[in-house]
Amino acid sequence: MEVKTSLLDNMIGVGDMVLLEPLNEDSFIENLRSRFDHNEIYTYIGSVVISMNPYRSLPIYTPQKVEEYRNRNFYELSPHIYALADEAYRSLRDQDKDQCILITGESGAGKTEASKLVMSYVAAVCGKGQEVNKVKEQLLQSNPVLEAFGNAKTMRNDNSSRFGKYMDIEFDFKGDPLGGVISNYLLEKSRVCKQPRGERNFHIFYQLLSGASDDTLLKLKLDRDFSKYNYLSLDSANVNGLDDAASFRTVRNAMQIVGFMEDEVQSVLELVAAVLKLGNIEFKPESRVNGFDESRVKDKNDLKEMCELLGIEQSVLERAFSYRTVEAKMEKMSTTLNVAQAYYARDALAKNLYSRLFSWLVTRINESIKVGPLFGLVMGVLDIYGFEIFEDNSFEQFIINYCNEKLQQIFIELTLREEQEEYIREDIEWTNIVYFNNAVICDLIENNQNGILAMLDEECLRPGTVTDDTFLDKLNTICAEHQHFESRLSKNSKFLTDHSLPHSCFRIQHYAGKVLYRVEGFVDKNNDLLYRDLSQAMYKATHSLMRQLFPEGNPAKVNLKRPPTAGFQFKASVGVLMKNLQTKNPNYIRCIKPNDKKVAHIFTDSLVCHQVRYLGLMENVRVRRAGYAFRQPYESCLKRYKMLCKTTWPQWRGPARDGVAVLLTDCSVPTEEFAYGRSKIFIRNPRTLFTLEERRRACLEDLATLIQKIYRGWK
Ligand code: AOV
Ligand code: MG
Repeated sequence: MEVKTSLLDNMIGVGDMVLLEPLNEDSFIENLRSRFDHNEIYTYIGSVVISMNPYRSLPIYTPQKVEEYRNRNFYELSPHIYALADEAYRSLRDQDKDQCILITGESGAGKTEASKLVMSYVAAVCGKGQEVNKVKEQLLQSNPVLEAFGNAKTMRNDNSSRFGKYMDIEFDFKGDPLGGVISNYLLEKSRVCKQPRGERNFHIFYQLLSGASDDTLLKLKLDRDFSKYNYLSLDSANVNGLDDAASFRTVRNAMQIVGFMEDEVQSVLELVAAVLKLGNIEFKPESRVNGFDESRVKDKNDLKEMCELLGIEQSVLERAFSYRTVEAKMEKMSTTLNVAQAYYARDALAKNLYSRLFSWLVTRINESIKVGPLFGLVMGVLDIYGFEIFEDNSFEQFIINYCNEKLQQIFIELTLREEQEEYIREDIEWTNIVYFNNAVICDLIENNQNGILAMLDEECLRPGTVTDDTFLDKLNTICAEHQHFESRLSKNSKFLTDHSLPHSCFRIQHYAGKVLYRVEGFVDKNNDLLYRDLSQAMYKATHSLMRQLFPEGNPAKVNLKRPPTAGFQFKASVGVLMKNLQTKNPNYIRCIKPNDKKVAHIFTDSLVCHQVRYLGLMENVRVRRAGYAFRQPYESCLKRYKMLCKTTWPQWRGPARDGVAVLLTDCSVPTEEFAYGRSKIFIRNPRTLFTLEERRRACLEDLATLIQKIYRGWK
């Protein structure tokens, strides 16, 4: 299908989908494709930016481009992520409105890159000066540090975020950055011990081994050869286009800029080395008289080196791999660990050590970048792990996809539901546009009574034999009932039970597709337990950071209460995040992946179409087209533009609504361009608003010239 050339100036295709004629799914995709083919990777739906991943570097992020977009109205130039960043920044600075940038899209669609582009744009246009520049550098340099420790190569993305990140950047009234706060969400820590085929462990392991000096490696008792480490997968150790050694230098440099002391960096690297050593500790069975096999460390060299690195007494750790203390009725007893349990304990320790180190890094970065109590203006940038469907999906994908459902929910709430509800509230004539609301999926996962997370928690806390299969039985009983109950109401159940389900699996119809989850490991990952003997052994280390990471190992602070489960914590923190986002003015970037091969120039229609559908982009355009781009209470509108009309200037006496009517007629705004709501004026086309803004600016300039003249006359 041929797409008409733009209504906007000299553009390839149509820059704003709202102006697309005819509007249907085919023309929508064709428009994206023709723009993509001409390196126009950004397209608007009103104020929403669609970003297509070009998979190659385009010359569109130069300092000249920054200058071009600076202080320009959103629709003045061709669509660009800089226009969104500029709009958000100016609303924050000039209208005192807290902003958030919500970036969504599936794994590999370009969210992390987009978040960095927004940050670097804002850094380029906001204040200058030594102190401000230092703050900016620290904020920007937190990225390479967190990416090294929290990103990894996956099948979908060579630099995939394995944690969720939300960063509040704080500004003073002039719009200069003061600092920031980063919140992190559940790192996919299972990756530390095991990676799916074709994927890697977190970047830092490879960076350290490739990039550290011989001297550093010697001190860390490490070998450059990846193959020496059980925890490092080998089938994709070297990734095309990734230079681990160079990245290591970047990370070291970034840590320094962010404010890490040299001994802190050393401590961090020692812990990274300790994880690798830990993975190499192996166990063998030792038969005992009563027939039980007790685990023993096989070759003690790695254990010894790990203990030396951390200042742990070897016998203490060795014992913690063979025995564990259990407490029953106030009595302590020692039970033995068999080989499988010892491996389990080792991996649990490695995962905990690494994920706590990651959280510590975030805390440490926050210490450097945070400002005192928050009074200033805030711009939040959200970059989470994108929606994932693998062949084998586990607890981690479940959590990641849940997080994506929540974000989609916010998008629906704010752009589709709220928008339509406002028209109804304001009595504006409106034909309802039907869209899919994923609230039902969020409910299936997070409902406090019969949501999947609640049931998982119930299983984890239940006494008696709990296995992944008992959890699945429960799901099948309760969610299937839930489904029946619901189907009577709306036929909208998202917990799919069919006979083709493989053993030990359940399936959810997510907004972005059906995902089959294997329950193996759900209970364990949700419990996230670490034998106390191990945390106590870690707490006995002379390595001060290590001690800090395992405070529960302090015998004086033994807490018999179970820590909250991983799912519970995640749900709570996502809840806080959603509340926070809702207090801010949202700016959306919807990232789309053009192909599954991670390559440039290929645009796969079916893949793009799938994303356009589940992201609800067609509905977004329809709501936008049928609606009004801009609205403002009558009082504010009158206050801002009254100078454009002799009757309303300097003071309008009478109802504000009538004043606005006089004003718009006087400014010759065509009647089809606006509608009167109960409390607000609705303006259809953003261009109408720009015209008003332009005239206002000219008026102000005239006024300033006049004042100067009078002033000079006085002198
Ligand atoms: P993601 O954040 O959405 O995936 P990324 O932002 O990491 O995806 O993008 C994946 C890769 O696509 C990057 O490493 C770049 O190679 C390329 N890319 C993305 N955006 C651009 C751009 N604007 N210009 C050039 N190349 C780009 V995940 O974190 O996996 O959900 O969880
Ligand atoms: Mg990412």
